[in-house]
Amino acid sequence: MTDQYTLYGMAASLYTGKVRAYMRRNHVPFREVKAGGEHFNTVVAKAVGRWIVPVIETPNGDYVQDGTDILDHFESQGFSQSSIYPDDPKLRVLAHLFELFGGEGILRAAMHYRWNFDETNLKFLRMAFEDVLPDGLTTEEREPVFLHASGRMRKAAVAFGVTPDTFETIEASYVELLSLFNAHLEERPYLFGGAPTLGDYGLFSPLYAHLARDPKPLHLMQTTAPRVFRWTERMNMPERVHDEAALKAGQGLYTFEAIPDTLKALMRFIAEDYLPEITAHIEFANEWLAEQDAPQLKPGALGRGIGMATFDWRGHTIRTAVMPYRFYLLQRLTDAFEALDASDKAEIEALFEETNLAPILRLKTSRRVIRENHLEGWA
Ligand SMILES: N[C@@H](CCC(=O)N[C@@H](CS)C(=O)NCC(=O)O)C(=O)O
Repeated sequence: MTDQYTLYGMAASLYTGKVRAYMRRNHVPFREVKAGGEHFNTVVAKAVGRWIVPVIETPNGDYVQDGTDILDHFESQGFSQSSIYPDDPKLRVLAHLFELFGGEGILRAAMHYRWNFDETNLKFLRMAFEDVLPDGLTTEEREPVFLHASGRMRKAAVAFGVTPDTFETIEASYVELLSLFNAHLEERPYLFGGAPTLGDYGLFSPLYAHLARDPKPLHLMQTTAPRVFRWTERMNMPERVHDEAALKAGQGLYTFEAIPDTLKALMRFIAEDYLPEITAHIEFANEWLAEQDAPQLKPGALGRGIGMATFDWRGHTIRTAVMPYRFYLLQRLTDAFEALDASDKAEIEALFEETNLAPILRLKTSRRVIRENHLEGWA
């Protein structure tokens, strides 16, 4: 037995980035192992029921899969130097909103800027994907395996709504998000003030591993939203940085009463950009659930997606994959809202109303999503 954790992942992986940043900041002793190795393919992937990263192996030899569950594992083990769950239950609702939107709502931009700029990105991506190729391949042997793996990711981009007719709108929407977040970070180092929360880790996933590493979007971020780039560095550091923004904000979070307008602007962005999608997915899932026989609903019986939902997004009619995992994160938001007392509920409702997000507080699937043995299923 060792006191070290192992993180199985990939430098270019969105959700691995989130876990690694948390582990660094909170000084979790760990080593990182590339996911393409033989041990991962033959032992770890089998143990978690599918080929997926990130996975951590605890010092006891247990595995935990899923970025959110891994962060919760560390929080429960007392690693967190300041909890990523804000003490104020109203701020906690907001943290879950950004956890959901960050982790699942910026995928069009993340996939577009990775896979549709081959001239600028491909050399970098070919190297990055070596992390998930089997050990010991020659350069010639690597190419077809890379083409296969990247081909799957290009298909996934389409399933997130990235098609030639949406390219321009994806870019405009992402540029707006960068500008709003950059403005928000002018006065504070993290989303809610002096320390990162669940919300920061959600946003960090796409904003770091794809959008602050792949050459095309890295240049865009550094040149148009330098504070967002600096935040990705700050999120990734084991040491505390006393830069301008950090000194201004102090160590604590701001209070719910002091929510700045720049945060409300980000919430309005979520209402325009993501609310139509998650609403369409909930409607699709509820119709789908009404047609299913119970035995099919066990964890593992589902793939990642249960079908494709159609909805209007910024003037386009698009179709995207409906993934139960998103409802798992949405439940964390609605559960946090429902746990509030009446007066806190009224304050959250008023804020969500003001920012056009009120309907998200009531979005629910007719059966809850659970995670069992590392897989999603229906309760
Ligand atoms: N909800 C999961 C998502 C993990 C995920 O989608 N990982 C990607 C890499 S960033 C992956 O393993 N994809 C491989 C595949 O789907 O075949 C988590 O947070 O861990």
